[in-house]
Amino acid sequence: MMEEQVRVLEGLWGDVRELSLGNRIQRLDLAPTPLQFLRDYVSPNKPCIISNAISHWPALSLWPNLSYLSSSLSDSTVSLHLTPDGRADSLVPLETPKKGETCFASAHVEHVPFPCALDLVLNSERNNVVGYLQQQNDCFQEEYSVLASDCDAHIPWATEALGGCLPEAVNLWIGNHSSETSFHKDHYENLYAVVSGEKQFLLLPPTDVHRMYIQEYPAAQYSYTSGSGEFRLELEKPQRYVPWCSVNPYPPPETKENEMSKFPLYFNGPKPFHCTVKAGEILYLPSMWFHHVRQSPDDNGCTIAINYWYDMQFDIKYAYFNFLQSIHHGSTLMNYDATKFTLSDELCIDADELEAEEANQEEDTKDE
Ligand SMILES: O=C(O)CCC(=O)C(=O)O
Repeated sequence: MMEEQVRVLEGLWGDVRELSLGNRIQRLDLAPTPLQFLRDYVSPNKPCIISNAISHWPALSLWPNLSYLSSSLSDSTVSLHLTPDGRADSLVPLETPKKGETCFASAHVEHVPFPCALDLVLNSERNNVVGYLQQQNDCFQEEYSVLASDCDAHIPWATEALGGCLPEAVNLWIGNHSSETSFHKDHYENLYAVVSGEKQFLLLPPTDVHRMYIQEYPAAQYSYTSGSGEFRLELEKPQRYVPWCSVNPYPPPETKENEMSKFPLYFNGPKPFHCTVKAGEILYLPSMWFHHVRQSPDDNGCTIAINYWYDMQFDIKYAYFNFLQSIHHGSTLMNYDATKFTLSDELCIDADELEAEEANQEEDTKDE
């Protein structure tokens, strides 16, 4: 029975790749028309990268000049997320009271003048604390409103394709090479524009939900004391549970074997789509897609991006995806021993091969 269930899921993962997604994220040289965007990407829930879609933004030349940002935002207070290692909203083992229990850890958030916050992002290593300037609550229009004329308030062809309403939130992200966002999904259509540096995304379609091993984790919060430079991680009170993806796609060598055997549907299944979004490009990240994000900074040491979250349609696709997620959630399928079962070689990738495979995908994309 178990093997049969996994075989059915494997069929689904293969079908969506063969019938719709292919084996790499498509790149467009120019902004699509609203009709093309709706027909070829939004309706089929299919990501793409669009080059030359924001060439007219003054931000592309202005923001990499950090003194421009610091002087424009000298009087602005912004939200700075602090963690010991750059991994906010991620799964971390607790020290106390339940040593070893995994919790969902949120960053310590401080509201500080932009120039101080930027200094912390740039000098994270020196201070043993990693700063990530972000706040997913429309922070661009709230905290960074003085920069409004440097870019568009919305992406016109996306706004039209998505029904004419302006984005629900526009967020700015300024991070360094340590900033990492763990696998999760959002109930938004996401237009993610990189202004400086590069972002690396790992993407999995909503059909692959069982490969993420979503489980409920107790919520915890970092608190940081600047005097001692120490972090404490404490469970929230009253206790709250957060459903989160269990898979870390880049496990450190000491836990790699263990992680690979705990999450075989991820590590032995079809490889995730990997893409690098460069300065000047937009990634269309469809609603409900699982994404994991890392970044490479520009010469100044930071990566700057801005994303537009549009409301998604709660339509029949949403209903199907939810239904799929509800099947066997938390059941024995999640503990399935996939070593007893082999996927076709074409679909399999070992975690060791992942980085090499990503490099190849990059080369292929360049050749297109
Ligand atoms: O850039 C990041 O670190 C995360 C972006 C993200 O998760 C999102 O836009 O939904």
